[in-house]
Amino acid sequence: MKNPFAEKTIYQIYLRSFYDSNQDGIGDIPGITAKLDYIEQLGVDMIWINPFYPSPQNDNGYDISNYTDIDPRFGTMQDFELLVAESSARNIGIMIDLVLNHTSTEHDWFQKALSGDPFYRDFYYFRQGKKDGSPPTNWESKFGGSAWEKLPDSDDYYLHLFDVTQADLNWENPHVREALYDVVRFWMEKGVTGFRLDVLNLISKPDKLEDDFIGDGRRFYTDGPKIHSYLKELHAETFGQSNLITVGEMSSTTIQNSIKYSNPLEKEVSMVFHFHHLKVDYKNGEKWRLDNVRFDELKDIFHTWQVAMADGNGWDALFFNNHDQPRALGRFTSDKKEYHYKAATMLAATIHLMRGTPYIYMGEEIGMINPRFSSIEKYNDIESINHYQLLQEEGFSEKETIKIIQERSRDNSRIPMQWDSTPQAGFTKGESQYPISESKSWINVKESLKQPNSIFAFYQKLIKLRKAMPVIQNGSYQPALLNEENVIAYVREDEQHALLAIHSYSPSDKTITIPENFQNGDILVSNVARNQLTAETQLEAYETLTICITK
Ligand code: TEU
Ligand code: CA
Repeated sequence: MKNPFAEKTIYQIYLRSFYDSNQDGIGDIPGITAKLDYIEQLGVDMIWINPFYPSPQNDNGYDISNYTDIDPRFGTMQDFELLVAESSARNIGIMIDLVLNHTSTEHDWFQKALSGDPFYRDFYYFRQGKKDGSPPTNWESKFGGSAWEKLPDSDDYYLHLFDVTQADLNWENPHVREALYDVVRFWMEKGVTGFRLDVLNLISKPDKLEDDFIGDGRRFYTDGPKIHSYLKELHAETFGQSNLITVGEMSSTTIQNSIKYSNPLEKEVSMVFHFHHLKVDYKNGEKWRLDNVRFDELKDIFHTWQVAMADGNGWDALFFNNHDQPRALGRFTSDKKEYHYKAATMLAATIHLMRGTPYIYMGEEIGMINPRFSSIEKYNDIESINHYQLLQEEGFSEKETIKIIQERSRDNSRIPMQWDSTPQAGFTKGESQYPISESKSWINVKESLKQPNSIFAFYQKLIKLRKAMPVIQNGSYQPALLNEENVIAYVREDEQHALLAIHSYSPSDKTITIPENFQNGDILVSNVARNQLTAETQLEAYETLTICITK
């Protein structure tokens, strides 16, 4: 079945770090409008903007205190309307980020609940502690510590799967669902054409909340009991009536559920973000324990998901980077200068030639790298700061703790966009509120746009190719060259073309045998000086090579 978003590419903007238009050192909405030429030049179809609603910013806007307004630090509603108009004039859609699983504890609803209003009390999960006064269940917050916070002067606790200032909403309550659908409709009327829905598969909690003796509680509420019926209702009540693009962020989900979420016949969401491929350097599933990348696992996850999602008519959001992840460049490859172009473009090709909708996280298109700050003062993310404490309590030295934070912190990708090599990286004419990376001296937009063979130009080419070639959009997917170590390869095929895409993650040269049927094909994508194919091909370090046969 032809998928309407198959030819599109989406660009993610972490608003506060993208471009500051008014010199207060914080990126803002007019800052996006000011850079639309750049975004248009890249060739993307839609911009996903991280949350910009009024918020105490304890979790950088994922703690919303008012769903239908703009936080003054990011601009005004007029600024937002102008952005929608200016981008739609360029055929670029706006996807906003809605957090429907929880609100800030500063939200009116929570405040009214606290003051004892029973109507709003039922908007959240308030529960009595156990007899001994301990929390209602032993569930853990994803940011560390208990998932329950006790109210002062009461036996009651409220549930927060994330920060203590992010209270989980009670989707069981029809008034909650109706209030949230109103929010979605409000933004649709503003001309928004896409929604990224935060931790969407956590909204359905079980009827009975009980201790988890084998885990942190997630098995009870991940892809929870009523999730599919809630999503069908959300779809029917809001975006289902128009042709919007919706992507659900599905934490720790399964393939079977992801197919159901994204198969168009199910009428839930257009596509899913899932994260298994970004846990292949966790130790025993733990983010805050370092391990080497298990490359075979990475390869296996990509192949398994691509094949199964195609079989089940599901649809993937394709990505390596976002605001929650350290950059893939430097994580799955070297990020040294000598490999910079090849590693960045090889990672791009891996994702962009798969079946699904590719997402580019701001700065990825110029090969931005992790700053790996060495002092805790430079870190600002609540998750990193919590774990700085927790890891030391668990016995890690300060030095070991910093090493883990350097590798894992979400701040790695949240640093300001590097527009040029000046002291503020061209991000602001004032003084940046967030630390600027030294790498701006050699990795920046100005430099990229000067060079004909830049990483940026390679991304432009991938975006254009997807639009031009139905085989990239909707072709079948078969794993290939499975026995070649450090290589991810696959065949995409339709009635007109067959593509063999080969991506080498090896830091040194590597000889492979090109399958016979592809030996006479054309080179469609390459990141090295290669213009001829031979049966035995010596791939360079981090080479990507796609061969095309026209039938
Ligand atoms: O992320 C959900 C989520 O599961 C990640 O936070 C993930 O658990 C974490 O990064 C891995 O350690 C979404 C948003 O993308 C994130 O920025 C928010 O902090 C979170 O929800 C809470 O709203
Ligand atoms: Ca600003």
